[in-house]
Amino acid sequence: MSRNSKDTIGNKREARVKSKQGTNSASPYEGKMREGRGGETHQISTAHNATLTSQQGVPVADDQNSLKAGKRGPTLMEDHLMREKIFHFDHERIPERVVHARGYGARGYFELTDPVPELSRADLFQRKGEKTPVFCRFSTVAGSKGSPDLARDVRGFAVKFYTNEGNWDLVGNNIPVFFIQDAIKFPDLIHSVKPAPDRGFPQAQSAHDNFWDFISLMPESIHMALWVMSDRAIPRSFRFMEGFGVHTFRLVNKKGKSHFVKFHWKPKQGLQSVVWDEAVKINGADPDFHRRDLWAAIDSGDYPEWELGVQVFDDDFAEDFEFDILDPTKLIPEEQVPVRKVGRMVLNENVDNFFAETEQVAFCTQNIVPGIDFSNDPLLQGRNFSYLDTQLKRLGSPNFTHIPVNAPRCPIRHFQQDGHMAMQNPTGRANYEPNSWGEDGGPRENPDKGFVSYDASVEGEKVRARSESFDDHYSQARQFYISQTAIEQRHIVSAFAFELSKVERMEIRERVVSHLRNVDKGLATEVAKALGLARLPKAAKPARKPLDSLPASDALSILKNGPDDFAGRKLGIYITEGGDAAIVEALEKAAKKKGVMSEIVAPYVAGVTLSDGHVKQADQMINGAPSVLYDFVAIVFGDGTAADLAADKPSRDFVSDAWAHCKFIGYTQPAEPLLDAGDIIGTDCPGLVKIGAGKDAAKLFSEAEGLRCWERFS
Ligand code: HDE
Repeated sequence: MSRNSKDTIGNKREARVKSKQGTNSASPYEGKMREGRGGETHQISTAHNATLTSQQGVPVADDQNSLKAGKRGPTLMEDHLMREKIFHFDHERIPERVVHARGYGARGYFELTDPVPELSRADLFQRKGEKTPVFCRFSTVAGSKGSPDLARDVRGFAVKFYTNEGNWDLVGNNIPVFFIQDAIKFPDLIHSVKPAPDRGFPQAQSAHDNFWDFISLMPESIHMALWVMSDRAIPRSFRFMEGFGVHTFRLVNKKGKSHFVKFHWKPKQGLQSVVWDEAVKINGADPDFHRRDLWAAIDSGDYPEWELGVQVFDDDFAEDFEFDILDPTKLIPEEQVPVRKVGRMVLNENVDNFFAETEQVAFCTQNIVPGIDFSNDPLLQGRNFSYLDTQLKRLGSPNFTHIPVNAPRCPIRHFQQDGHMAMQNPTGRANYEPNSWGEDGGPRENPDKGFVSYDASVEGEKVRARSESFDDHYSQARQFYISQTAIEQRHIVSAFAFELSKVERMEIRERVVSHLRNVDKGLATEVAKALGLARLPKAAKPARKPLDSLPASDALSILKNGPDDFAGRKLGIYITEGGDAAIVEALEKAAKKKGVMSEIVAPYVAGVTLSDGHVKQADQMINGAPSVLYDFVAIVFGDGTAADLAADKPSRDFVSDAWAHCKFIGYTQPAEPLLDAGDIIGTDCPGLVKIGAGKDAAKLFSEAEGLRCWERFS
C-alpha cells in the first residue's frame, strides 16, 4: 500500500469519527465530551437551584450535618457522603510548579498580519488575517503560589498556540537573556534563590546570601543580574511588559531551508514599571495587583495586545556576530537585527475556572510544530527534557494532554493508550502499527505533512565541556547599563545596594561589586558607596577581556519605549464631602474617553455628598486604597475637609507617596492643606496640576501623558 493511500484511509477514518460525534468541532474529543457518553467526561451542572449531588450523582438531602449515633454521639464510618466530600477536599492540591508557581493566565488569539512562508512552513504563519487560539500564562519565578505579585523577579511569559498542526508552546520570559548557559546548573540556580533549606525563608526574594553567593560565583549570570536589578523586574502590569523566547530557534520553510530566529513580544500598551518603594507597598496593599489588573482589563473589554516579532538571521550572521548565538546569556541588539512584526496576540477572555486552566496548563518547550525547530542552545536542550517530566509529576498522568486547556484543537490520531485518567480512548481494534486492518487500521505516518527535524550536521567528541565562545560575561551587561537613562541607572544602583545590604557576608557583597567593576566602573563605585564599603574591590578576573566598544541600544530601556498615552492606566480620584461634582464628573468622563480606568476613593466606602447634593458612592475606602494602586491621582475635596484629613496617615500617605513616586497629581484648591501635610513643597512643582473647574480635567490628562514626572526624581 502506498503512503498516499494510507493517508486517504486516515482521512476517511477521521471523517467517520467526526460524523459519529455529530459535530464539526476541531477536536474529536471535544465532540465526545459534549455528548457525555459513558466513560467520558461528565459536566458539573451549575444551574441555579439544581439539586446538590455527591460525586456519584446521588442527590444529597442534608449537607449541614454528618451522620451520628444520636445527636450528640460519635460520627459513623457509614457516612459515605461526608467521607467522599472530605476525601476529595484532602486531595484538592496538586504539586505547585517548582518554578513559576505564581501565575495568571488568559485566553486569546494570535492573528497573522505578515505571512512568512518563505521562512517557515508552520501552518500559523501562512495566511494573512488567520487567527489561531492561544492560552497565555504570566508568572513570577521564585515565589510560591501564594506569594505577592510585585516581588523583584523575572516574569514568565508563556504562550500555547493551538495551531492546525498541533500545539506550539513559546515558553519565554520578560527578559531576553538567562542566568546560566547550561541546563545542568538550573537546579543550583533555583535552589539558591528559593528559601534556604534550614530556615525556610526568605520567600519570593533574591535579597539574601544564597542567591548572591551563587551569582557572584557564576560570572555568566552577571548580564541577567543587571536586568533583574533594573525596573524590568518590577513591571507595572503584565500588560506593560515585553516577552522574549530567549533561545535561538530555527524557522524551516517548505524546501527545508532553515534560518535562525529569536522571538519577541512587544506590548501595544508600551512598557512601564513601578519604582521599588511602590512595589514593596503594593505587595502589602494588594498582593494580587498583577492578576487583578489583567483580569479587570479583560473583564472590562480593554483587551491587552502584543505584537509577535522575529529577529531572523543566517549562518553568516551567526559566524560574524561578536557572541555565540547558542549562548542564552546573550541577546542580539535590535539595531543589529531588526525585529520584524509578523502578527499580534490579543487576550480577550478570562478563564472560567482558575484551576482548570491556569493551574493545569502544561507548557512544554518541546511542543513545536512543523516549520519550527530547536537550536543546540544547551539550556534549551535541557529544558526540552524538563518540561515533559515536570508535567507528569505535577498533573500525575501521561494523559495531561487530555485536559481541555492542554488538548490540541486539531485532529489527534495515534496509538498511545490507557494510563491514569484516560479521557480520549481510541475506538477500533488496531492499536499498533504496522497492521493489516485496512480501513480500520488507524492512522499512518505522513512524510509529506509530518514533522521532520532540520537535518543540521552534528559531529564532535563526547565531552562534558563548554565552548570558549561562551566566555564573554560582561560586555553585554555593560551594553545594557549604558543603554539606560540616568533615572534607570539610578534604580539599578539602588537595587544592587538594597539587595546586597540584605546579604550578611561581606565577602559576597564584595565579590558582586568586583564583577560590577568589569561592567562599568561608575556602577561599581556607586554601589560600593551606597553599601559603605571602605574600598572599591578589585575587578574580578574575566575569562575573556570584555569589549567596551558595544554601542548603546535604545531598545533596552523601558523609559525610551514608554507608551504615547495613558490608555490602560488607572486614575484614583479621592473625594470628600462637598467636593466639586462637576470636576469629578469631568475627570470620570475624560478618563473614559482616554481608555483610562478610574476609581473613586473616599473616607467612607458608602460615599460622600458632592457639591450638587448627590451622594457619590466610593469604590474604595482611603485606608484600603493607597496611591500606589494608581498611575495618577486627583484630589477633589470639599471646603474645610482637608484640615481633618491632614492628620490622617492614609490620607497623608496618599499624597506623599504619589509625590515620591513621581506621579501626576491633580487637586482642587480645598485639598491644599493635605498637600502641605504630605510634605509637598509649594504648589508650583512639576507634576502638580491645579483643577479649578471641570474644563481643567483635560489638562491633567494631557500633562500626565508621560506617566511619571521624572523631573521630580532626585
Ligand atoms: Fe523554565 N521551567 N526552566 N525557563 N519556565 C518551568 O515547567 C526549566 C527557563 C519558564 O506558566 C517548569 O511547567 C529548566 C528559561 C516559564 O506554566 C520546569 C530550565 C526560561 C515557565 C522548568 C529552565 C524559562 C517555566 C516548572 C533550564 C525562559 C512557566 C513548571 C534548563 C526562556 C510556564 C513547569 C507556565 C516553567 C524547567 C529555564 C521559562 C521545571 C530545567 C531559560 C515561563 O519544567
